[in-house]
Amino acid sequence: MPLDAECLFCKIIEGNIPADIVYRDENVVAFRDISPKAPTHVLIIPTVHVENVAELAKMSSVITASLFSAAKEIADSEGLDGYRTVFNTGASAGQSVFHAHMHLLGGRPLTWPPG
Ligand code: DGP
Repeated sequence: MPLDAECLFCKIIEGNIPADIVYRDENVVAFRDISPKAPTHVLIIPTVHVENVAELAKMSSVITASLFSAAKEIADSEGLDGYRTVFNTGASAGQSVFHAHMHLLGGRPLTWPPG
């Protein structure tokens, strides 16, 4: 599936916008959030342009699995003993960038429920 020339995260995948990339494989790219909400706050995104995780669920489950296996690998490399993964899906849930992304948060106690 092609990248979207207008999409911020597609531009990061292509290297046209700089980002602090911490992990990359054929299915996903991960980089530090520009506005971190925890000591570790990494965004893990598919290397195909897809609007949100609901749309991603219609595609190959290999990509979805890669998001979660990357999260585990990054959490280990960051030395996290626990971590939270979040997908905001739709503007009403707080999604502001419409390229599916997993938030990986850790490095401090995380309260529940989230706001
Ligand atoms: P969400 O609100 O769930 O769509 O999360 C989008 C996240 O993307 C938000 O936490 C801030 C982050 N973000 C927005 N623009 C940039 C950027 O240019 N670079 C990086 N690294 N992160 C960005």
